[in-house]
Amino acid sequence: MQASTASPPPTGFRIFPGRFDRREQEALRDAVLAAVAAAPLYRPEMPKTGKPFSVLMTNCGTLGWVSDRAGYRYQAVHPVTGAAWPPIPPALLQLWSDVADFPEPPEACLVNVYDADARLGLHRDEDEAEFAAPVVSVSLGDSCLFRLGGLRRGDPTRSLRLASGDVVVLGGEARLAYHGVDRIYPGTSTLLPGGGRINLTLRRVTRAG
Ligand code: MD3
Ligand code: FE
Repeated sequence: MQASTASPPPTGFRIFPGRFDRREQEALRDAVLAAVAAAPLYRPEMPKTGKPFSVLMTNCGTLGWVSDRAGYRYQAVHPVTGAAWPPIPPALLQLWSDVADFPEPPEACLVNVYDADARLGLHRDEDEAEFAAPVVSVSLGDSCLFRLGGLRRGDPTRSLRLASGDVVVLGGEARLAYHGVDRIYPGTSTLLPGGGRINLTLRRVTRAG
């Protein structure tokens, strides 16, 4: 038996398989592609080293997460165009109010775009000032192998396949858990023209109230 299957998931981890049906996924896809037309995908770089991410990113909302040699941060404008981020699509604001159990709306929607070879290394989301709010994730397009660990980098991890239309809520203890995306399964969805995977994460950035 593997240690990764023996430990319970951290509290506050909730998964809603197939939360969005195909028609809803198509509408979300179209909303995201419209946002990308206004706020083009760009390739973030690791702080200090400048090593490029394999994942392309953009954001919607009043604040967006960016990474470059200067570090990780949230900012109100696109790092390349200097324009304000486009608004978060209403269907995603509705999702947040349905599942987040948090009184204030999300400020950021990070859009991660994976091609067949893209990965996201094990990390924690800790650039926000409000950890009482969950992170809410929506998967679109090809399936991926997602890995969820514990509060310390060396803690046992579990692996989970996420498919198009799945929603994951990371609240409670899970909010600060290590996690990453180990691989994409190409050709597992017809949602995105040209294939690949899009992940949307809704986040509260500043302290509410
Ligand atoms: C578990 N994105 O953008 S979403 C990220 O699929 C990120 O693109 C991954 O990790 C993706 O930071 C995973 C699911 C997710 C998001 C936030 C979490 C899982 C999380 C925060 C804490 C624990
Ligand atoms: Fe993350």
